[in-house]
Amino acid sequence: MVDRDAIERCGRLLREAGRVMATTGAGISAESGVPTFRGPDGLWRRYRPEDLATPEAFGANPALVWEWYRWRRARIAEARPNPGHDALSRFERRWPAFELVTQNVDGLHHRAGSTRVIEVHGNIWRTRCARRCGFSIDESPGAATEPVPLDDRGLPVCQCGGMLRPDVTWFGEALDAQAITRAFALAESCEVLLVVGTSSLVYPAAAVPEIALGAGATVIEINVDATPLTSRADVSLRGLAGEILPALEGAV
Ligand code: BJW
Ligand code: ZN
Repeated sequence: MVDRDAIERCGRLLREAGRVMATTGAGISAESGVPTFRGPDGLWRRYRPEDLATPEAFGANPALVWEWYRWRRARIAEARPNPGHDALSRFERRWPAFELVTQNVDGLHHRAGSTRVIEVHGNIWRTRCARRCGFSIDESPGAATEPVPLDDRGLPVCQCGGMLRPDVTWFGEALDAQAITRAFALAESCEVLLVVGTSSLVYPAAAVPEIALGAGATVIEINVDATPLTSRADVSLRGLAGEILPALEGAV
């Protein structure tokens, strides 16, 4: 059930704002069938992050890590953007300065038509050299790229002789400096920040709403559950992103 009064209030706040931005997490893609990380159906219920999403895990068992990422790529390939992604893509037309900071690696914002997207945890379809020789390739479905060579275990190898890995940010790794710097700068200068479908637990991305609050912005959280941000947000809209974002769009 969408809280109509709260939506109307947010509609007014958004109408009056010039600099609006959003930050999204796995929850926005849940309605597209992409599993989240935490929560009852989350990936971390079935898999241990330290076995799959750290550089040490990749060093110890690259075959297991690649198996997991290939499975996730297959799930994401079947997914379609949902009304939440679609509404955010139209926000770019409503607010010319609108930008989107996403922790998601699934590329669904781009597929929905968003063009100003900052992917702070990388992109699951990009494969890059684990030794950082500079090699990187887009392996998204339909990308017109040559297949990469595989070793005798079926793992992709780089032209420099190193291993290739998904171009995502694992625990303990630094985020792309340009991406997170831009995200923080936007948070510092926005008037309204929408925080959509993230548990607000993983740093430094979770600092984006903290920076916006510290700079005096209005923070509107959209989530099916409470998070550590909920009590500090100016408005907390409890419900599905795929219902609340189109409702917000209608109220602006
Ligand atoms: C809905 C919904 C619907 C569901 N509608 N809502 C400070 C304190 C403590 C620890 C740290 C700290 N600073 C850094 C750390 C360490 C660590 C960290 O944050 N750990 C915490 C977990 C404690 N951070 C790091 O290691 C980061 N690196 C770093 O800090 O480097 C420092 C460094 C500097 C210089 C040199 C070297 C190092 C890197 C973090 C990388 C995170 N990587 C992952 C995997 C990405 C690749 C992949 O996808 O495979 O990123 S982990 C995973 O969590 C993924 C996500 O992007 C990220 C956030 O998850 P998200 O999006 O919030 O999803 P969920 O599942 O948690 O939540 C979903 C939400 O949606 C829920 O709230 C639901 O209720 C809601 N929802 N359906 C609306 N329909
Ligand atoms: Zn290389």
